[in-house]
Amino acid sequence: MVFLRSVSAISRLRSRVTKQSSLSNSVRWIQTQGSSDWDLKSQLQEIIPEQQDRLKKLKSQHGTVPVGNITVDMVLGGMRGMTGLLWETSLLDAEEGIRFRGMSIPECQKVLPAAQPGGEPLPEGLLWLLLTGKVPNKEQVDALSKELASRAAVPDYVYKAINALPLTAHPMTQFASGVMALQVESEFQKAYEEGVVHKSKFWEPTFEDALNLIARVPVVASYVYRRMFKDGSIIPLDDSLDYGANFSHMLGFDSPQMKELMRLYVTIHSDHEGGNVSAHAGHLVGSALSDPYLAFAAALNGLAGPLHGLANQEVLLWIKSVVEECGENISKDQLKDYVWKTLNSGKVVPGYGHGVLRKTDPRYVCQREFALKHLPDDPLFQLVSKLYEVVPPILTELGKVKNPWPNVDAHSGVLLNYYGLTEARYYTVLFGVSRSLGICSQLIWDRALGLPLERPKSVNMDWLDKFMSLSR
Ligand code: CMX
Repeated sequence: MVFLRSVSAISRLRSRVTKQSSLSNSVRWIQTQGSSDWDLKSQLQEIIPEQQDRLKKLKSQHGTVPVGNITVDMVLGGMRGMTGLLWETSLLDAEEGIRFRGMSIPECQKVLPAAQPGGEPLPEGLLWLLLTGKVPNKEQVDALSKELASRAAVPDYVYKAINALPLTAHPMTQFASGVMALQVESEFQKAYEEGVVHKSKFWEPTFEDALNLIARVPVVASYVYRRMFKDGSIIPLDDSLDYGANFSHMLGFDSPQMKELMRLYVTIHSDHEGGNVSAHAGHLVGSALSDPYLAFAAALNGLAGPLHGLANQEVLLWIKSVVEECGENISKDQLKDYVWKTLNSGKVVPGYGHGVLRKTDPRYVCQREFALKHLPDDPLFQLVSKLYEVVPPILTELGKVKNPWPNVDAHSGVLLNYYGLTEARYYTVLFGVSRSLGICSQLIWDRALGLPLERPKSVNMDWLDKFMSLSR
């Protein structure tokens, strides 16, 4: 047994563990490439018992070992830095960013199958990786593409539920309402009500719901887009296309580059470990054995907040307001003044800062690389690049911002805008579609591992005052 005395010792150890497990995992995942079994559910059937045993051992052998100390700052500060959740599909390191099952974004770009050689990863491959921890081959990914397309039929009442809302309703409100309407078909809810599934098999109807949901959200999302911005002319799904290309197609964007962007977009926004608002909301609601539709709708409602997923909308609107006021060829000094004006009016600079990351987000970096390759002369991309030089020193000067560097949302809007998807209020819906991959994958594992109802203890200020006086 290891005895850990100080908070800093625990956090040093925690950071070492994150890095070591990432490395050993990535080797393991790559070695499994080449499996010929293309059925995702049977792969899971094989893996789940091993992981159930692993969890049992962790509980019985190490259940009482502390993994951190809880301070008053953590209780008052939105639980920052508090380790309190199990999330298998991805792990975030403050310095190097996200790893999906141990693999960094550049590693995923290298080893996950693409639509063409050297292309961006297919989101289906990432979904396979998140669920199984293994890198799929192209056959497996193609089979999953087909399976998702075959599950994508959306009942008519879903469109009617969306149509009941005014066109002025925010796209995230329309999207989340559509997801709630999809819940009518939940296999998990039906099985639970009928009492026909033993709890050790809860993951199976959850798997069905999760795959149906992942398959259907691009259809619902593109319906919202076409309804709001393209006079309601709907483009049906093309089952010869992969997931990302199909989503782009149903939105009305058929250029090969936009399809590549959509594959990259869906892949990198899918998962960001468990504590962020959307992932945590989905996990929390799912822990009450609410089905994946109910859990994912909760996640979407969290994503719709401006400090989380809505920031991608806010970034583009903010950049457009800079251009409106100062023109596209704004100097760095003018830009500095604009940033200070934003801060002095009590607002945040959208797209900068993060609750965990302490470096530039690798999801920002890979979007920047995409822009350098495909749209280096775009004026808005150049403005985003200027902001990368101007904003961090100003946020550092404020003295209170823990991470002055850009996050994923600082870049996504200008890429979409370049390819003609200019309606910024819609951007968080794209983020939501992508998040279905991560949140639903973890929900399957939540049920497979039999994770319990989430119920942390809360206290009030009287309790804290009393606790402090007793501990003096
Ligand atoms: N602009 C201005 N002030 C900022 C800031 C920014 N970009 N980022 C942090 N701060 C401020 C906070 O508002 C806080 O101020 P107060 O003490 O006055 O309340 C202070 O700096 C300390 O905050 P922090 O510990 O550095 O950051 P948090 O973990 O509390 O918050 C986040 C993280 C993302 C909410 C925050 O950085 C922010 O508001 N960023 C802008 C919105 C954004 O881009 N959100 C998207 C994040 C990625 C995602 O989830 O999609």
